[in-house]
Amino acid sequence: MSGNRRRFFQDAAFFSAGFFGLTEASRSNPNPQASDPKTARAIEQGRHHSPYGDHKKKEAPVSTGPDPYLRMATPDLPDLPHEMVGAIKVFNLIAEPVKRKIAPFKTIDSWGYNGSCPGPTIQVQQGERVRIIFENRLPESTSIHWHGLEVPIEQDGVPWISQKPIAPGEKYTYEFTVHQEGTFFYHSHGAMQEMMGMIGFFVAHPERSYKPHADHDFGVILQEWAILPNNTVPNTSAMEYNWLTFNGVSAPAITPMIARLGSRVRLRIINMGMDHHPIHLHGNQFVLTGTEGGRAPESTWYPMNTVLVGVAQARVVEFDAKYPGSWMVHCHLPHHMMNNMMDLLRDRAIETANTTDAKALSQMETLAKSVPFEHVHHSPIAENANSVPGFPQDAFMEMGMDDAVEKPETHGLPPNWSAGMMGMMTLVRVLPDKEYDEMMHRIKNLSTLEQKEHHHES
Ligand SMILES: [Cu+2]
Repeated sequence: MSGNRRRFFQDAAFFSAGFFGLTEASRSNPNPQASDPKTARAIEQGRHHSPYGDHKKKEAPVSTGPDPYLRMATPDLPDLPHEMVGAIKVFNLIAEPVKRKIAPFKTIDSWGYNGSCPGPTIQVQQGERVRIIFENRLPESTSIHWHGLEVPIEQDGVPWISQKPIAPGEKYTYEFTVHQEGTFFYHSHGAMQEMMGMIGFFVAHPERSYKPHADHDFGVILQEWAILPNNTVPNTSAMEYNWLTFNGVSAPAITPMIARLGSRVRLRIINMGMDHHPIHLHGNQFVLTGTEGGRAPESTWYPMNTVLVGVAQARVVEFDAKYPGSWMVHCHLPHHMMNNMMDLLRDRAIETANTTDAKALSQMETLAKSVPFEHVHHSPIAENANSVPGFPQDAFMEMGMDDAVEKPETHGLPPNWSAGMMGMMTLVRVLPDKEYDEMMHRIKNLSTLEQKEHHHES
């Protein structure tokens, strides 16, 4: 079946679900990446089929409601579900300790929300009234601050200033109307709790669609962690960091973002840490279309390919995916493009002098046997490497772990792709129609499988 023909049937299937089904399905899709951009474009442009048909000559009622919107996808993080109580969007948010696997061999004791660190993504639309029923399951008091949102002072979430701290075991209800659009976040207003991971996206989609529309919308939370070797608890008073994550995962375990060739990609990045991160995109230019304050006027856009995301800031960039390939998105601070090798030392016998390549490799295999690391020097080294001052730097340390981090989104990457990816680093994979459609099927099949497994368990 040709790509066009297949897409026609996919679209037909979407549209046959009807106007209400289409909008609701897109809003509750547990894997937003799997939604088809063509459908998403139709949604964002309001070109969905009306239940009254599309006969323009008939007196079509003029829509006064908000435009349908494309949901943001947050790789490796869930969305926070909601229920409607009358016209109010109600969320249940629970602060609690979370075990987070940030790399195949490294699980940390962080704090987050609803079993996730960073917390699950909250998505609302400009104009909506939201109620967040918050519960504190931490061993100490906390509160939630709505970063960037213009809310009444009693909703601002600052202990002792705007409210009493929420004690362990207590519930507290926040409620406000979101009159802004943009990329916001929620976080604990305790500095140490922030560094334990207590942050999440709060995205307010615009009442009237952004122009031009985007076909893909991705969100990334930047975090940094100071964790001593063989420890699991982040040192929240540290000033230096050895683990750097996107959405709570370090490369190469970060799930690549998948975009269709010819589409427009929106990327929202927020930063909750102690450092500013210059986030660089390979092979493409983008424009800065928004900040933590909302959408920027088009007259302010100019081309760039590195955006500095300061602490407590949001930066929204957009680009046209014109070139097929796996394009890197990464922080450009050298130390943020690494993981901590110390964790791999553990019970290894260390020899420091006169070691040979073979001896060095055997040294590295203690822990590696429990993780499918590949200790082969794919990047060749010279015969006399050990006599050159400065050796080793990069190539010696490259360790592929393709199998350990395999998932549908990594399908088709070249062998040993994971060896060059560490720290704050991921890929935007721009795929031509055929490959894109195949990838979406692969992702969808896996999520269906997971849902079935989950159903059997419960
Ligand atoms: Cu950085």
